[in-house]
Amino acid sequence: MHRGPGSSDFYRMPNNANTSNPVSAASRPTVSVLMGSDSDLPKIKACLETLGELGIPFEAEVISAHRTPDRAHDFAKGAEARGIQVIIAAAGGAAHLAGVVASLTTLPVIGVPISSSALNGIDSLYAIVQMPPGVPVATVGVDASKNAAILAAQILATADPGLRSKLKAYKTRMAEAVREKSGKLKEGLGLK
Ligand code: RP5
Repeated sequence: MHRGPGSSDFYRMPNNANTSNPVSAASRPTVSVLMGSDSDLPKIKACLETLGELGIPFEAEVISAHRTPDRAHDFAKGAEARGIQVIIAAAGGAAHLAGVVASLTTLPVIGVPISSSALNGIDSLYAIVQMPPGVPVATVGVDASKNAAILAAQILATADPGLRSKLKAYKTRMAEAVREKSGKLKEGLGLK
């Protein structure tokens, strides 16, 4: 059965995704995370966890451009009206999900190529990144779902000073971690 764009089927939180998402299920999702199959979930967990850590309410769905084309269409057509501001779409192989969704909405779409086929993600990367002029998909690296979450946060942060501060703190922590690693490396090599 295919469901219409107003269907609550598109509001499910990933309560079985084993993430540390502290966002209440009652929060209205602003980011939608799509994956072509539930077999993509292990590669998407970092994305869900990062959105959760940043306090961004999200929803997660399995939608396939090829196996459930009507559902992909209904999702894309209804996302904006439901308050979604950024869509993340992950798929492997002939990975057309992000492109199909991007063709049906003006919301920003971030594509995550998944390494699930014999071609190890090169196929997914090319399928997602090589969009025709006029229909962009912001493509992150193969399996780089964490970056998709951070990019989604950066897009939302252009209109959300609180989120911008969280991202600045995140970058500061990241830089500190690198400095610490550099210190340990030098120590290990007897250079200080
Ligand atoms: C793609 O095919 C999915 O995104 C997944 O990466 C791959 C395999 O899907 P399953 O056969 O495991 O459902 O559409």
